[in-house]
Amino acid sequence: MIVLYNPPSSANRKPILPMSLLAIGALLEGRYEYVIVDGNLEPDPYVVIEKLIQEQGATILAVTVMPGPQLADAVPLCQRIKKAYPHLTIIWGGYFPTQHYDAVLRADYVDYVIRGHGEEAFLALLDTLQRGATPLALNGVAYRAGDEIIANVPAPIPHPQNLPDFPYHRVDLTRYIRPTFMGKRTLPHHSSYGCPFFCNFCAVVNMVEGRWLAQSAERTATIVRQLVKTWQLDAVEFYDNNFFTSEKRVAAFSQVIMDLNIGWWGEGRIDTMLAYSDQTWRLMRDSGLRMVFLGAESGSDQTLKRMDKGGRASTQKTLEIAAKMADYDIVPEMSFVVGNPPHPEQDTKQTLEFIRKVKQINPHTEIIIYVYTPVPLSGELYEQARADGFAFPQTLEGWISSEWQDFIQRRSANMPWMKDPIRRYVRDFERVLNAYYPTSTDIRLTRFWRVLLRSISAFRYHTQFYRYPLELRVLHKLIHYQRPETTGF
Ligand code: B12
Ligand code: SF4
Repeated sequence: MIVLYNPPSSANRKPILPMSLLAIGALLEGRYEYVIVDGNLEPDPYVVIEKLIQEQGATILAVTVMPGPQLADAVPLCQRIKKAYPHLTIIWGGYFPTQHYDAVLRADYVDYVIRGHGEEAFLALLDTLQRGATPLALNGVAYRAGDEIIANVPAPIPHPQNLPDFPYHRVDLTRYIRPTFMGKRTLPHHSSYGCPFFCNFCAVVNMVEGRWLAQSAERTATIVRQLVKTWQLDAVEFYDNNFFTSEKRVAAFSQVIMDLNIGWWGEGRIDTMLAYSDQTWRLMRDSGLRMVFLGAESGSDQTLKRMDKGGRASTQKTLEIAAKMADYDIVPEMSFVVGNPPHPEQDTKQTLEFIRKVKQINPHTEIIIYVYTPVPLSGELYEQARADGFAFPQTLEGWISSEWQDFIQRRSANMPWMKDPIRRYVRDFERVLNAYYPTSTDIRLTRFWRVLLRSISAFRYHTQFYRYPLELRVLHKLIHYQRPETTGF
């Protein structure tokens, strides 16, 4: 038996459908006996896994690992379980091991890493292990050979159109349905892999190297229709890295789901969507598109260039799409990356100034601010960070130290190029911004509180005096509403 384990992905253990494991599991159906254990739903996942080893004879533990809380859980759990059951084979996959397989394999409690989209590579590894062979030449696999760490060439990305549907019967789907801005009963789906761009701060590039492969509009719509019918959903979120890459697919999808009367959400690029025809915008709106996550990234055209943002990204386009989406009544959710080398302070101030312009054009825009954190990719930003003394930890224990946990969740106060005063300036700005423009997407926030928040923060916002917003801290303790700076992927 194989245990597929999803470590808790947030401190409050909010259940989010573990699609990574459903994708892996889909190829095991009828071939291998397996079970999905979701750490977000179990008070003590170790006990559950131990029981599966002792009572069901599980021999393989496969873990999905994102940087952040999942990593912090996966390290001690795997360490402990390998000590107790040395013959258990432990395999890691997902975003973190794909990028940092060397640090993972320096730990003797992880046996193999699957890099990239791992459906077929994982199956090939299982088949090899079952034959009693060693996976020396398998694409997508990294392993230890004595003191050496070997990473084979990445496996080809499986085409989502050719993959089986997620085996939803393997999880208790009702636990993952939740209310959102889009609807009362929302579930996610993932309809494409990759992204055709090479932004040099983005971990997706390492996963797919510029490829984008998608389910057809019809297949995506069929899955959504089934989910809606079976689970009485009224909203769907697409977690694809770049759902809107193909206008043709988006327009066809919008047309086919028109009768479903649902709300939906996805992530896209500003330049791509700005080039869509008015007809496609109308189709998207009429089919229920309520909000789009857009990587606006910066208020500086120079920084956009340095990020290899590619395409036709520009600050002018960001302002244009903010206006366009106001016309279509679709909320833009814009993420910005501040503190970019080589002039992090100037870069940050320029972007915060720019955000004020965006808000003026479309006050409903949700603003999410990240601090630049390097990913191991070639490019001017990473090279500059390295020149400033930046280096990744060499071991998993290093990665789960509190300093690096903060780093990976983009909260670090200690990056060589992002010292505390400027980081604090960003946090204070966010607090004032999100009081003056309380999120338009929190369904619980009443008009009374909105007016109060806005009037108390007006002076600060207009005078740009963001420092020590103590009164807003108190107010934010009293009023609980969704503030983009406290959430995010
Ligand atoms: C949903 C999601 C979350 C959920 C958690 C989901 C969960 N598993 O519980 C929440 C909202 C909690 C979350 C939080 C965070 N996330 Co997140 N998240 C995503 C998102 C949008 C979708 C993931 C998904 O379900 N994909 C669908 C499945 C099918 O694809 P997949 O996960 O890539 O899985 C494939 C491969 O990775 C691989 N694989 C994955 N696991 C395994 C396991 C095994 C054994 C094998 C063999 C293969 C394998 O094969 C799978 C099938 O092809 C991705 C972006 C994206 N579109 O993928 C970001 C993403 C993974 N998150 C990211 C980040 C940074 C975070 C945070 C650190 C953000 C923060 N500021 O705090 C936190 C960390 C919390 C944590 N988990 O530790 C980054 C990772 C960047 C990086 N440097 O590695 C991503 C890529 C977003 C981005 N573009 O920056 N996230
Ligand atoms: S467009 Fe978005 S998903 Fe694609 S590489 Fe750039 S930041 Fe990453």
